[in-house]
Amino acid sequence: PFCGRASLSKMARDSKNSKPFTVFVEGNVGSGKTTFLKHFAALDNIVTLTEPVDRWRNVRGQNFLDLMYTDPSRWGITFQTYVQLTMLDLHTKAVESPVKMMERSIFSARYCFVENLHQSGLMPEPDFIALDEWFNWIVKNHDISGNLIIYLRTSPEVVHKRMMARARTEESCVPLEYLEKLHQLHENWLFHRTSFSCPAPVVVIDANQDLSLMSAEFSNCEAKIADALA
Ligand code: DCP
Repeated sequence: PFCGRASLSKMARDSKNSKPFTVFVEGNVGSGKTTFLKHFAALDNIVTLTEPVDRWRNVRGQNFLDLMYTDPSRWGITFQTYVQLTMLDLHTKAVESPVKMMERSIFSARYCFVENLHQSGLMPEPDFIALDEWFNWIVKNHDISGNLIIYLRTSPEVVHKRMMARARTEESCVPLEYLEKLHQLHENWLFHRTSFSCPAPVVVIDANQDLSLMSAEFSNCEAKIADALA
């Protein structure tokens, strides 16, 4: 169940202003973010914005995701620049409903994926600097704030199995080691809180369980958000 650290009644107060109560759903590749969002998409008063992975696979006929996995040193900057743009688009999208739920955020792109490419020596320093300058400018000049982060916490072994089972072509060569690094970056940011600052309170969910067993967790989370808005 929930090991939430968030004060949901405070969030309820925050949601009374005109901006929707904004939730970022975070977690490693294959942690179940899409399934989680699907559950919420069926509810009233919530707009769910799924990650534009299909846009990344076809940018005017170019598969940026595939290029990034094939040659990260050459194409990592191209892919991550485009991810940053598409995430900014979601962050700034006006919605009618009181709750806006996003799959990932510009923060996990920078703090987990770009950080991983940089730390692994796969992103040249000038590429990293240019991307980071853009990120800092966005944070300073746009309202990309959130009210709550749901962290779908998994083990790298579990998500590796799921990733292999879903067999997305571009991910066929992604080794367990890559997911381990991404896991550690998510953990340090959202669980141990020893790296980058958290843009919102975090609720941690054990997402190692079979997704079919997680409906109770989903409902629990739904109740918490509903409470917050009451
Ligand atoms: N990706 C990336 N850099 C980012 C965001 C995503 O390299 N800034 C990659 C990792 C995956 C693909 O894009 O190969 C999609 O990853 P996500 O974890 O965002 O989405 P999933 O579909 O894997 O999520 P889930 O299985 O949890 O629904």
